[in-house]
Amino acid sequence: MGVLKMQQLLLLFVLFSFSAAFEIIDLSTANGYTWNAALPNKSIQVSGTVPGSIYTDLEKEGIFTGGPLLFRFNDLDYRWVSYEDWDYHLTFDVPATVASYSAVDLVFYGVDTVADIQLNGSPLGVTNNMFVRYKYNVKDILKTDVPNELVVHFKSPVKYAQDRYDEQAVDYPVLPTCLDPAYQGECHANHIRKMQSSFSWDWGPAFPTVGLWHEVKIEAYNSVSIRDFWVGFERDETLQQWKVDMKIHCETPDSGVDHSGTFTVTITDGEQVIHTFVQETTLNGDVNREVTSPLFTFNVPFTQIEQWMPNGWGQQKLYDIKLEFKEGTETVALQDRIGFRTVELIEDDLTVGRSYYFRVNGEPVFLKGSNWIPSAVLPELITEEYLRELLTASKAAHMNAMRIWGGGIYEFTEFYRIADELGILIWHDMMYACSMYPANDPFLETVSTEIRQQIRRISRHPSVLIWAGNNENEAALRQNWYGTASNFETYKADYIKLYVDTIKTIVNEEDPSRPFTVSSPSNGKRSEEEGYISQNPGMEEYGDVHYYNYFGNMWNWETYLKPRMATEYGFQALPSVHAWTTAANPIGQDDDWHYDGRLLFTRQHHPGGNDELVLQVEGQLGKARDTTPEQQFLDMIYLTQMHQAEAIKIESEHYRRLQYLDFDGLGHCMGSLYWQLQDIWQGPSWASIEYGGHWKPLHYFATKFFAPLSFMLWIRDGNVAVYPHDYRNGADMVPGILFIKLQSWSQINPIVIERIPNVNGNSSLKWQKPLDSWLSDNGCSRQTCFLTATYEDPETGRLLAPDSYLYPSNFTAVTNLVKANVQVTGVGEVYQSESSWVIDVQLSTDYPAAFVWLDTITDRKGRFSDNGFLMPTATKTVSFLSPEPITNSIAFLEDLKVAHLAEIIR
Ligand code: BMA
Repeated sequence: MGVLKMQQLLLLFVLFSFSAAFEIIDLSTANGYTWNAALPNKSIQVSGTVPGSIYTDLEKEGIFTGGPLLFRFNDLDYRWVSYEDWDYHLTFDVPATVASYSAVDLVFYGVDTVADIQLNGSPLGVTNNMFVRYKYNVKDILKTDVPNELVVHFKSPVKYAQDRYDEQAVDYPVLPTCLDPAYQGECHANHIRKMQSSFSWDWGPAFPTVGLWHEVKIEAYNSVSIRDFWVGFERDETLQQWKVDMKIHCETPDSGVDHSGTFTVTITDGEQVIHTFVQETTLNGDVNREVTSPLFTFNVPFTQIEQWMPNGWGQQKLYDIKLEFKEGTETVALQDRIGFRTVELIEDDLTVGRSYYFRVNGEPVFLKGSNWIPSAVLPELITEEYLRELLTASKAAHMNAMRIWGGGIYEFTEFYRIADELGILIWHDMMYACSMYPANDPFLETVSTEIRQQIRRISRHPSVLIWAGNNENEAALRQNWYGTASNFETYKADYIKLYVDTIKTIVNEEDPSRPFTVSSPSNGKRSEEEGYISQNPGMEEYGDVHYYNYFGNMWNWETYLKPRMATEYGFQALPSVHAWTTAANPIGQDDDWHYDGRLLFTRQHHPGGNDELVLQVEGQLGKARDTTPEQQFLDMIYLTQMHQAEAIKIESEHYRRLQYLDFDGLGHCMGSLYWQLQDIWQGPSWASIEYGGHWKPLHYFATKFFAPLSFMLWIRDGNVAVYPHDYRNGADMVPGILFIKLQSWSQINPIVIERIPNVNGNSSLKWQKPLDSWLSDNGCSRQTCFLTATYEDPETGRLLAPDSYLYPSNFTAVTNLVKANVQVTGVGEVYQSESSWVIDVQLSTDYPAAFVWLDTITDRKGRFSDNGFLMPTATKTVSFLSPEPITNSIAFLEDLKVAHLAEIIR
């Protein structure tokens, strides 16, 4: 598959969206425009890339002598770039025809971040928000007879943020004063409207870049143009029809001039026209040359529409929509795709607290998914292909939801299109995270523009489920994370000004079709009732929770909260050997492959993280074997990854069971979004997909714990039981036979096989035993045996749900784990399935083996059908799915390696 840069795709789309009444010149480098970038004193001058940014431009020209940006300590060594100002400069010609239009604008779709812009020596304006589109009227400045000179002078974002902090601190400081030193980051990201994690985060480096991260265009036109539209749906069950509300956001070539014309909205399904709506309107031009149509409403019968549902809940049906405005002889148009669906957030009173869940088209939907951070630390490195790979991997793990976390970016439009297609519901934070924020007038002004523009751009996508004002700032303020307690009322007033009076107001105005929550976590309505800063924003009885605990027994479900919805929870693990190889010197050189080496220490941005990993690993799995520091490092990769996968499995299964359980009013959980989906570099992190796209064991585990149907073994009140569960209240339950096996670690044949036929119905106990007595009756103990549950088709023996297992004790207590001889015994012929090349891999073992991990020695793209699994049987076959052809199956066989727990621990 060719790597089409997203910007190019967007360009095609935008060009397509406007009719001939326009002339649009996209000044991107890809279109042959030669930008350059330089220090103001010209001591460094390189070719510039638009869209792009300075770090990539300097790297391309070989300015950095220490290797790639993400190699070893280069995030620190190349930090000087962010302390400098940089100029981007373009000399360009425009055809004479441009001058004939009544409006000629220079539009910057994304300026990162603080810049003053000049065209032919005339100042156009100053930018200060990466998330805002800036439009300048250049009709009288642009030249068609001689070349134009465009200069974008960027100020160091680090210095700008510091200046704003200092300025503000004269009155009172907007905290925190800085990040924890472990972050190796820059201070005061909260004072600049830039991707907050570009100043570093606990899972990523600081690369506070500058540049034009979206297109720059000359847009010349005579007539009204259509910029965006809002669409909202309601279901009228009585009349059996969809009520469609719509507003169309336009721009006018002139100020204060009315434009009368006809809007035509056409909804089609392929060639077939589903609905046409025509309305004559007068658009009242305003001074900003922006105008929104009146609210249009039309109805479409249910029978004509296939509704849009999230992954696992039905089809993701999308319809083409074309909006046209005809004024006189000029017609302009915009095209996109929409999906028919309603979303509601339900907060009903329960015996204790309130529910907190979403209905899509009236159906309660348990959110299962993860949290989304930016897919690269430099936005220009994000490709449409990679976004699709990540979201497809999410769908492969049966996810139906993703939370776009507030420290990143409002995503590329392509992201939302893919989410629409795949049925991934988006919990959308606004880009404010883990900080107090200023609430002075200039700040609120730019925030208002940002929110309005972004909601207008994004809200038409059916995948978007809810808007949220910020990440964790309610909790941060209430729990005094940054030392705000002594001045609580001031910070609270700022909080309300920013998130309630400004952001919430605008979001509700722009998109009344979706719920808005001020913060995540919050207690939902209850937070509002408590003046938006709840006494405890993380209550189990209300709203959503973020839960992290690195010190408890995290393999015991009883350690966890019983929330209505878990929107963040997670554990770190090290990146794989493949990822680390791209960050480190070769093994043996320096201490890059030592667990206590400087490289791992510097990349561990979560304070104390490496010690916490040792604590958890040694508490659950055991100590890595006593070998060389390099081998121990490799062992810790394995052990931290397996711990992460198992702990998140146990926690996710707990939330899953809680959907239908009631613990004195707690429970009724309706969502689990683990932290975090992807990585931004090669370092210890919470991600299930590491930098480069490899799946960590956690992602393989997610394919099982999020599967539609599951038979979980669990221990409650001394009993071991099987808990059948499907998220759709029985809709995915199929009849089958349940097998429960009790097995010793020291023999491959089960001791007991229980066969439970005719299993049916959801969430009621199907089988239960008093654990300890049942174990001892069978010559077992918690330290010597384990259980498995499989659910099979009675006719074919095919598994109808992922296999399930229960380890009654942690592995440090197991007394009879045998160093099984797990071997790859062969591979099959390569065959093609959908877009993958597939090769089957046969495995054998002489004893049960835990956490069996297959990998290739070379860094191949692709994944296995199952990995990190328990192997309780003598043989097992898994497949490797490769996006590239596998030409030689013998070479593939020789490239395979397999590991399992007993080999690695002492
Ligand atoms: C939460 C998130 C992120 C962070 C993660 C792991 O606080 O919102 O800010 O990266 O936990 O610490």
